[in-house]
Amino acid sequence: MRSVDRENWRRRFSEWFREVLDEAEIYDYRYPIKGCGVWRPYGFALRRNVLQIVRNILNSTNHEEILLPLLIPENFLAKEAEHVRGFEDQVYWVTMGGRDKLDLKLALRPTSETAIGPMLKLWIKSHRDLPKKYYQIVSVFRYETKATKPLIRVREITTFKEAHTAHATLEEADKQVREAIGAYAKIFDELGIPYVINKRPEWDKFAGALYTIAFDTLMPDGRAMQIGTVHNLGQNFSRAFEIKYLTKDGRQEYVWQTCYGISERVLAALISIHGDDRGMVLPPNVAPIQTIIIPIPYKGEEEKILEKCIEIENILKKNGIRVKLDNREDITPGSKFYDWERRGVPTRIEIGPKDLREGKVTISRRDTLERIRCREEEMVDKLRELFKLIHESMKRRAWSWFKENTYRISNIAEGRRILEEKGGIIEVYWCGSEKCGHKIQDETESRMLGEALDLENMDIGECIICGRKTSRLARLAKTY
Ligand code: P5A
Ligand code: ZN
Repeated sequence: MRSVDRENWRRRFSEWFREVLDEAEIYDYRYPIKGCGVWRPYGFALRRNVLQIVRNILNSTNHEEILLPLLIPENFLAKEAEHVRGFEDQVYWVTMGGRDKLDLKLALRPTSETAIGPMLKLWIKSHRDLPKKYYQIVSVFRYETKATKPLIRVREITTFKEAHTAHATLEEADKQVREAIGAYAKIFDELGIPYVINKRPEWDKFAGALYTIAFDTLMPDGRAMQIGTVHNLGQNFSRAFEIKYLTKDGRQEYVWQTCYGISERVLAALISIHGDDRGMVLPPNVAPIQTIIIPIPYKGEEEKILEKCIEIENILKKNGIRVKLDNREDITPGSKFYDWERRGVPTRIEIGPKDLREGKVTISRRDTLERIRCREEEMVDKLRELFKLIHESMKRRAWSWFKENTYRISNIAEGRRILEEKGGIIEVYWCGSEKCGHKIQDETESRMLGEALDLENMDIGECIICGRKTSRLARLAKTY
């Protein structure tokens, strides 16, 4: 059996990522503005399928989709003091309209808390109007000063799914945070992306939030990437924007808000984590093409083989399978295999003279490169079964690598060495003080992802710096 080389792939991951975006025609990063790229048809189809999952999960939890303006007036962006302090260095400004200088500068939204603020003030009057759960999927703009990277750190975030909710009490906002965590976990599970869930340290929370919960995954090079965040905003924005409601007993009260977001980083993770040295490997539920049919022509039988391929294509289409027949004439089957492997198509059907004679088809799995033969009549069921198997096995493999690269550490030098040599995530006991937190970061030359929230039984240990007893476990990694 042919084997999959993942060692070499991890070593050259950064280069691999750029190549794959380009050769699989996902995203073209050569657009003449730094931090902006173009979704190409195949990438766009993948993005659409991922967003379909996102929409389904949000809609089924009673979120309503809306669309806010791209522009935010300067005085609104500035209403919440912490928020504006956190974002002001990253804002693009519109200052002209044609030849006229604008009286009031307009920001290209870096996120939309301050765009929805004045609207919630108009929409919410009484406790009967609560909760409100909205989301939009839009472009936002951030003038990132760290090195930009396609899909991972862009200046136009084209796939920003941001949810904004309002509630009557702090407890309900906390509950909404938990629901959002559940929804994100579901999205990542559907994509087979492994993650840890952490409460971000105080010094690294979202500007304007009470607290921030983040999802982090591990990229193939061993660095952690934040793929989603959930924030409890408390009453910070509702005070700034005067979003009040009438309580049951007739008082005016500020609403409690949450917000949570994901971006094309989810696509970056999806593309990267499942890949191998041949290119992408896509889970069947989001793959733009689930099965590629490739005729294996044989002298004198070309036409019959092609006819059979067309017949099979129609059967699969009728059964709702996303299928494509590669009947390009000037290309060898070998180069076609290469092309579609690069694009991560989960299964391939080959039809040659022997298959034709025996009424069979040969199916190959992209994830394991295994081949099976089955009777033509069984093909649809076989494929459906394979899609499930492939999904499960991709997810299992991704999680097992993720767990293998998570280390419980009691010696700080050891933690530093592991992160330096192999990457991954380390877990250490931490008393929770900012001083010890910074010291752990400095001595391991890594960044604290936060305090673990997803562990079943928390033992007691001693802070790796000061020795105080604690049940808090901090996670750290080199990050994107
Ligand atoms: C939550 C949604 C917010 O902006 N406001 C509305 C909140 N949170 S965040 O953490 O700042 O961003 C949410 C997620 O977006 C991704 N992200 C990016 N992706 C690509 N390029 C960028 N420049 C970029 N900046 C943020 C991260 O995954 C982040 O968790
Ligand atoms: Zn300590």
